[in-house]
Amino acid sequence: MKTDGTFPFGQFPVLEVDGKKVAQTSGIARFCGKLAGLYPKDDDFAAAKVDEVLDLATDITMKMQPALREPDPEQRKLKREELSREILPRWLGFLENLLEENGNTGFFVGDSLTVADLAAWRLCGWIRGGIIDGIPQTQLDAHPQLLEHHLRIGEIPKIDEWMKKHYDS
Ligand SMILES: N[C@@H](CCC(=O)N[C@@H](CS)C(=O)NCC(=O)O)C(=O)O
Repeated sequence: MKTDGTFPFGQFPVLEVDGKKVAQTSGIARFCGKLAGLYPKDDDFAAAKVDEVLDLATDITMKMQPALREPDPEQRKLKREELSREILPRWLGFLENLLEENGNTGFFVGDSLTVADLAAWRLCGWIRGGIIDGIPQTQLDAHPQLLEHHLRIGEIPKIDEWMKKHYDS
C-alpha cells in the first residue's frame, strides 16, 4: 500500500533527518541515543539490554491500546479498570524487575543514563500523568523502584528543562 509519504507506515513517530525519514520508535531511539552518547557503543550485550527496555516500553503501549481506543463508554470503563488492575501491574512489574536485575544502580542498563531510562521515564510519566481517564496517578505506587527511577530521571536538569519547555507552556 502506498501512503502520501508523510508517514511511511501511516503511523507516528517519524523522524526526518536531512530530508530523509525513519519510522519505528526503537530505531529512532537507537539513532538518537547513538548521537547523544546514550546508547552503549562497545558492549553488544548492554546494547541488547537497552533494546529490551525500548521494546518492552512499546509492548506496554500496545497492551494499553484496546482500553484507550474502545469507543463504547461502558466497555471503555471496564477495559480501563482491567488495564489498571491487571495489565499494567503485570507489565510495569517487568520493568521494575529489570531495575532490580541491574543491581539497583538507579539505571536500567549499567550505571549511567541510556535511552532505556528515557523510554521508561516518559512511559511512566504518561501513565501517572492523570491524563488517561480511569488510570490513577497512583498507578506506579505498587512499583516503588520504578517510581523512584521515574522521579529521579525527571529531576536531571536537562530533562527538567526539556519538560518545562515542551509541557509546561
Ligand atoms: N511499531 C510502531 C508502532 C507505532 C504506533 O502504533 N503508532 C500509533 C500511535 S501510538 C499510530 O500512529 N497509529 C496510527 C493511528 O493512530 O492512526 C512503533 O513502535 O513506532
